[in-house]
Amino acid sequence: MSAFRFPKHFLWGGALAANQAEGAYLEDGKGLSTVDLLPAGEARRAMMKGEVPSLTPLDGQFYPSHEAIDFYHRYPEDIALFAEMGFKALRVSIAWARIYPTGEDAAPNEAGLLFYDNLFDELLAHGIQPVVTLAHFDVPVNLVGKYGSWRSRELVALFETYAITVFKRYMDKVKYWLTFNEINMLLHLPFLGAGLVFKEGDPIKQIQYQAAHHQLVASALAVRACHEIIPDAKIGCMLAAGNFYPYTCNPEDVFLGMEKDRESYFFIDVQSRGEYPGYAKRFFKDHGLSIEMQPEDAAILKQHTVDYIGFSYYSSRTTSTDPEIIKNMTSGNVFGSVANPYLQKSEWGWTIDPKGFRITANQLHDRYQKPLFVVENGFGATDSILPDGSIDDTYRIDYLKRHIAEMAEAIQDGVDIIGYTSWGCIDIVSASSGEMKKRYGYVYVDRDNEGNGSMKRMKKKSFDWYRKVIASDGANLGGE
Ligand code: BGP
Repeated sequence: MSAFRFPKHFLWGGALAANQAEGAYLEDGKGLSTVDLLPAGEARRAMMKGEVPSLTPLDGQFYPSHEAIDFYHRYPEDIALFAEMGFKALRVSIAWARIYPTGEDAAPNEAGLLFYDNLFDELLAHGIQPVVTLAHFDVPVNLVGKYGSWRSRELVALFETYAITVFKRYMDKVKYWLTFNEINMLLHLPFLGAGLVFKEGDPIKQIQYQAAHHQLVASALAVRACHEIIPDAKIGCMLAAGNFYPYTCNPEDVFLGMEKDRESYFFIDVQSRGEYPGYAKRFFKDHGLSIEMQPEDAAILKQHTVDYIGFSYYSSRTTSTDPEIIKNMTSGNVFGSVANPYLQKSEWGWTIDPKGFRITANQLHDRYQKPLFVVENGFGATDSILPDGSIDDTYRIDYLKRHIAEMAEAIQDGVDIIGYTSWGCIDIVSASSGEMKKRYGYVYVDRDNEGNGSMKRMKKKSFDWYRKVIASDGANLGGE
């Protein structure tokens, strides 16, 4: 038993996203979402970056979001399993195109609204708080074709209308909200993050930062609406976090590490501190970017900052100015990183660094002085079913245990952390690869990369382990 007990009100739980779990991609009036255009396999990565050949699904391709794990129909069974583990919170997202199928319909889609009513009721009946992301990598496809998605200012008002609709509808049910999932993803996978499609010769950086400005204003307007409509709710931002280490103490490496961190902090500096930082203004100038802003934007950003900082943490990152060193790259939640010789990697090349979690949490605390909410953390791995039907995912337990232990240290360092929802608490489709094989869950789902399988749910070894973690307020990480 570890000595540290997390506070009683700590929000233990798990996290999912609509497009990776729900399936039912056109059911009950839902419109097509950007993620519904992402096939599994080779073509996926280029599309996520913005090379999108067609705004309709193509014959002969497999699209994992279309059925996903059928959470849309099976959520009562899944929620019962989460309740059995003792979840206090479940992070889900609303698919914008379920509520406004084209993104600009005159009235919301009642069947879509009803689905989330039922989902939230089911959670609340089990004593589980919904933590709801307004946009988790999905934009109604109509808005991509018509306006170029977030490159257009039009999206700001449309998103605000959507946010107001769901705040009003769920004001009695949802008290924790997040605006844009991993908002900094826009710089790395712009179609995934913001529905941006590029043509040859497009000024990519200019378009990305203009789209970022639109999302930042839309986020602030959502904060304003949330505070007005649900005064007892909290609304946060969401950063794909994980600090950059300089490869050496060469000041050039250290400076580059700082710049790399600022690429991500930039978003949260605006959402939490309410204004563009000086380094961003310099970056725009040095790169010849000019961001169009409306006269009222500065005041909107300043007045409607977030209540808490939501973040995902999977790994730290490493950077170097040495051309020889940067030949040895690895992946890590999509952000390129130099391989860190002190650390192991997952099967997918994601660096495993529990201490980095403590470092990242401390830095976010030092920088923003607001509560933090760990809304994603977890270990993507291949699982196999043993002849006796059990699934021994000791490697996942090991990853989670070491990360939760470092989170406990961060809290003892004085960092205010309000909750921990581990990613993919039931196996879902991988965002970056589209695979089912990359599993994060405590609950196994019988479904493979090609869409075969019965969808049957099975408990893994980690299921019981996590149940004990929660039951002991985080004191029992050993599974005794
Ligand atoms: C984050 C996303 C999630 C998610 C997770 C794991 O970037 O917010 O949607 O899937 O990472 O990544 P992957 O599914 O690619 O393993």
